[in-house]
Amino acid sequence: MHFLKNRGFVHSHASEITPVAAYERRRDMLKLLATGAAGATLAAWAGRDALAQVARPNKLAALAGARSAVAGAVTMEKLTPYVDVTGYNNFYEFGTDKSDPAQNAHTLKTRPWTVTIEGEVKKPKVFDLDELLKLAPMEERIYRLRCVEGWSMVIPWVGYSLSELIKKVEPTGNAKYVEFVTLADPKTMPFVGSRVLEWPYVEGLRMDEAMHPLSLLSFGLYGEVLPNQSGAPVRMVLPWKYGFKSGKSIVKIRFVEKEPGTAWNKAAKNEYGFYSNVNPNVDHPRWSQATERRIGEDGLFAKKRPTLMFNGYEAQVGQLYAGMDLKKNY
Ligand SMILES: Nc1nc2c(c(=O)[nH]1)N[C@H]1C(S)=C(S)[C@@H](COP(=O)(O)O)O[C@H]1N2
Ligand SMILES: [Mo]
Repeated sequence: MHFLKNRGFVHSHASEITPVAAYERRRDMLKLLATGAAGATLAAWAGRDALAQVARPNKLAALAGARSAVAGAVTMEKLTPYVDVTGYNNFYEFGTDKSDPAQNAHTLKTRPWTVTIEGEVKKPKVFDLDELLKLAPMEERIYRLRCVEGWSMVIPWVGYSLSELIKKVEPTGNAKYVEFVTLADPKTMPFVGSRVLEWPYVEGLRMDEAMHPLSLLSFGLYGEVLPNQSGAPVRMVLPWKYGFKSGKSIVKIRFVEKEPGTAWNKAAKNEYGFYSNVNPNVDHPRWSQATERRIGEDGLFAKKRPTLMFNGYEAQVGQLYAGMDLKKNY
């Protein structure tokens, strides 16, 4: 495979991008149809979309998902190109530069892979990846992802609500929080052992957040299995929270009674709280969170776009935080 260096991160050849462009064209068509402008052909197109699913970049194994019916799960914003989604990443186990994960994560071994469910559940279990892939119907979700650093993307994920898995393992009454433990393998992850963070990278949610239908257990993007740098073979995606809440390459999910420690909170308590909901009104101690730059769209000198409360998912998730002081619970 040939790569072109561009804007500091790895871009693949234009020929590999074409199917993604086709995908974006189909979405534009669907948007047009939604306005009623081409009503007569609506039925035909809807049928075709259901069959065709997501056009593939043709790099990895296909993983199709039916368009999600969950409220708020499909934004019609322009998709971030595949080359940017998979070339500009945070995955510190593979290095701290945005281009490091794409360059280094080929060493990650994603099969065999198991996810251990333990703690306050009636049915603890070690799931093999193949079991997890069949646990619930795959859906396509198009989410905004907002990194705490001030950039964002729009990504077509494939997966299903985490609640599907939670229901299967039957949490006990003591399960108040969910802790996600990700892989920390010094043999395949060159920066595990570096002192930027404590390893393994851990994250957590309150039980009601974990049960929210938008909380996605993801296995793919752009109609294919996740590339390693995106957190293969399974990761969380929480669209209303800063990106770091969405742990990559998960190996264990623990149901616990007390609020679990989280990687970034342990590293800098006053900068990264447990909740970490996207909030343009609460600045990071060292920078504003009021605006963001859309990767692949907004150039370095473009005017930044405003960041939305809960990253634009307030209608869906606002109720989870009713009565909470979001300045204190940052
Ligand atoms: N295991 C692990 N998960 C992680 C990270 C990480 O360094 N290690 N980085 C987080 C951060 S800061 C962000 S913004 C998102 C980035 O996801 P993306 O690279 O798929 O856009 O992953 C999150 N999940
Ligand atoms: Mo991030």
